[in-house]
Amino acid sequence: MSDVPNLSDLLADAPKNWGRWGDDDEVGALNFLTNDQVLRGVRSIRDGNIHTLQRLIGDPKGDPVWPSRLPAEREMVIDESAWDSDDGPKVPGGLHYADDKLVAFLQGSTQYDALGHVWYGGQIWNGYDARTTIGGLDKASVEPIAQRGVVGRGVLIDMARHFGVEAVEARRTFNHTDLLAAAESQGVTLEKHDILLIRTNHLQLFFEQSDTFYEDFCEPGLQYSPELVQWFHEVEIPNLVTDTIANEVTTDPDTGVALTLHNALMRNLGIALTELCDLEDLAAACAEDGRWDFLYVAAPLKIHRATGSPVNPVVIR
Ligand code: UVW
Repeated sequence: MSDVPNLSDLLADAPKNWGRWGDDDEVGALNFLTNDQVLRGVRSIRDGNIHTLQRLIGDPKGDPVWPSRLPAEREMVIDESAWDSDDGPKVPGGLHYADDKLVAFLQGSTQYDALGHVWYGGQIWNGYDARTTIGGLDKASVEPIAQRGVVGRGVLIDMARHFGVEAVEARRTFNHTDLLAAAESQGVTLEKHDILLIRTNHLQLFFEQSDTFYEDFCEPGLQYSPELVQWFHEVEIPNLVTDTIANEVTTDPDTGVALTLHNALMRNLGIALTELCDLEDLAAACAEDGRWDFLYVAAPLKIHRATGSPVNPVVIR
């Protein structure tokens, strides 16, 4: 473990977008999604078919979550049994209603990370002091992302299909050249300012191996390299969206560092991260007609000082 480099050393020369959109910026690379980019996304609509990308909260088959978190719990607060009881609620006129509540990690299912969700070296996105996270994020919370919304041209890169597997296996890594090769074989071009969606279908293994999935947990995904970070920087990707719990290989097999790209892409470049999407229906539709680009729309919830928010992104093809 002592050989594992510190993120401050590993990313010492990595590019940063701090200050690029002003000293008070809290939404980072989402600034690339200008009105022109919204209209470019709208122009990629061909048939008007809609796909929603949120995983089902409370799925009877189970909710995959990052190991230190718990799946959301929905509880009934009032149902017909309450109205039946003598000391239950009373409403004039005989109205009955049902109420329930959700006890949930904000990062417990399909979610947007706030830019201030991860950091190293005492500074979060845009150079804000990490102490601004104490008691809730005073800077770079999910609130400003929720306030602006996310709309643009999205492109789905299907890495499971590219590798010829049903579900990409634990630990498997890939990089930007693999993404470009997959895009080429799909017949789609990744353009500047595209919202990048990556399918691995890895979480199929969560449902198939529920007893062993978390043993030696290491999801597959993008692996850090200076070249990969430079590629994201040059293509000016505003938002990375995946169907895995953590958007990237959990622990880098070469360095031993966990979640390097959360820092290189989100903390340093301000790229919004969206995790735990269900991309299965969308991927099937794209494969059927060979069109892999679309309008992508997402509005995380407006939660004051939150580190992230549940979301149900919508794709219109
Ligand atoms: C962590 O950063 C720990 O989690 P997530 O993958 O939800 O961003």
